[in-house]
Amino acid sequence: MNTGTVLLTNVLRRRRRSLDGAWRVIVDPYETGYVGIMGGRNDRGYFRDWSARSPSDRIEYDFDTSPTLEVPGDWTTQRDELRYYEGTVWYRRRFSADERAGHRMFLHVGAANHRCRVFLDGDELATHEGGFSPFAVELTGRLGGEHSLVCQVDNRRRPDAVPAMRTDWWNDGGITRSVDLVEVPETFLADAWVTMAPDGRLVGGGRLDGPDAAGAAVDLTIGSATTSTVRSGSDGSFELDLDAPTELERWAPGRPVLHDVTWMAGDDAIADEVGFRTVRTDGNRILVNDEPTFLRGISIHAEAPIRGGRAHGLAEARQLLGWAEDLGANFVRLAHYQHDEHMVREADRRGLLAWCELPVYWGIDFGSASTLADALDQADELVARDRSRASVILWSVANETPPSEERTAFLGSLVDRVRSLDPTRLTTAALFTMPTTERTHHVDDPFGELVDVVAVNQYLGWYYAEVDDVAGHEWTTAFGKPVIFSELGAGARQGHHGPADHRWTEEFQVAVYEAQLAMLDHVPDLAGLSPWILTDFRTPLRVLPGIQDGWNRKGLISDRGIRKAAFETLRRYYAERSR
Ligand code: GCB
Repeated sequence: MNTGTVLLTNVLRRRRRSLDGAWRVIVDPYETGYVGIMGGRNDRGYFRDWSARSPSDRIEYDFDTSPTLEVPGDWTTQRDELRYYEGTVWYRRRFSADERAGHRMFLHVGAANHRCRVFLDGDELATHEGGFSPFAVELTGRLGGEHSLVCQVDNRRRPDAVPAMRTDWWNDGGITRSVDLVEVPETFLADAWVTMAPDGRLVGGGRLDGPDAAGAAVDLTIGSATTSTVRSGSDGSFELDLDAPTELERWAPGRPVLHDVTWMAGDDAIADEVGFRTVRTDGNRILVNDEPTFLRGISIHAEAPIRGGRAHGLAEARQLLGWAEDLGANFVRLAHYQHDEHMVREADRRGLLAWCELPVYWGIDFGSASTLADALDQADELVARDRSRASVILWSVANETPPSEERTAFLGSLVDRVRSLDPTRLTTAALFTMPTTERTHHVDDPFGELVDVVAVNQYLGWYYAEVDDVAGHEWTTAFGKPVIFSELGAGARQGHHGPADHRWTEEFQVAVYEAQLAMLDHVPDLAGLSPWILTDFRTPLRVLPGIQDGWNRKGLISDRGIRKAAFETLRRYYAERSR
């Protein structure tokens, strides 16, 4: 449960002061910095940020002389002894800040995995759940001079969390994305978004917050000419629904036209760059700007190749998306959780289509009301952050969840929430297919009824079925909707060569890709694919010595940034498909 947090969007477009850099840390597996030895809250906990002033002071911790970790950054790859650590780490950063009259101050955390409690000058201000989504905490009225900011970050897995106990990626702990102080006017646009609906109208809205929020005028300017004004309601919220100016040039894959967009309300103004395009389905096709668009995709984890660790920031977004472009992709699946905001903003600038995903993955406790509440909060945070991005065409609410009534109801609630926040984009979820000896496959998971696009993960030729046979497999679904193969692939250790029937060789990976790509002709509803995966990524699930060594090797590019032979196989296929 989140307490004390507020939703704040467009943060990258705000006046900010970075708190990134070296933070002092205390590793605290028993959580003694918060819980007393007999249980209950420890009022003398580390969040007080005390240190002994005289030799007789009874204080047994000291941030000032403790080691540091870099923020943003996972602790997993920063210090070898923390690689497998799951527990609490206390982060402390001192800063000085003053408040300006007529302004408010917020702390914004891009992501902290998985739970984060925030303390300022010893006061507990907020708790946030969800390791990949942003949150903000208001600091107004508390700043002036020197301050102690303490974050208790806890990455313990829990059966009722989202995600839950097992994932095929590393459970990186830490403050993994940037931390900023954000300054806004007293009445300000806590949220503001605009996008193009499937019928070509411009829709959006947002929320004003502050003493003058009710009944205020909000102006939206697109380019130099068009200005529209709407009025906020009594709760500060406002909605937009306008004709698009006739001269408005469309954003399209490969043609990333962005317009200067300015929001103004009272003393507040936000300048952004926004693309406008339509997306909808028609039978089994996906139409972007009314043109049937085949999604030449690739799945991406937020894994920083070469540097190693959880990816963050603009430079790594550019590296990963640049490699997707080299592959000839027009589409990226940002798996399996909310990626850094820089990813979708950079996808906007490059004209790449994107799929954004919630970490509702494998063994989720679908019967738990609090788990659903957590997933819904994460949906709010993701959709609110990214719903002005033209690149984003698909919201995925889950990955590989075994069908059951409870599961389908849970995911149905998520789809409803996503649609209510953003009725303009398509919904999906990557469905699980069971290993089978059949050569014909029929997808009829009831969840397929509830989404716009049916996405299927399948590993023919790798986990099951003979490679030589795969090209002849056939696929149908019960839905008459577009189908995406959201995963397919095979593992290979880069530089490991041998016969094409030896697993883990680059040749074997190529053989699986060739067979899979030949099979695609037998999938009549196919609207795209996002093979698994762009780069190798760290995961404790993959233990084969000399081959995996803690890495999932299904990347088309190694952890050192070197392309495997299958990169070229897929690149050639995409080059042919784009003719
Ligand atoms: C899957 C999962 C993905 C795994 C992948 C694999 O189906 O969705 O998270 O990493 O398979 O490599 O087995």
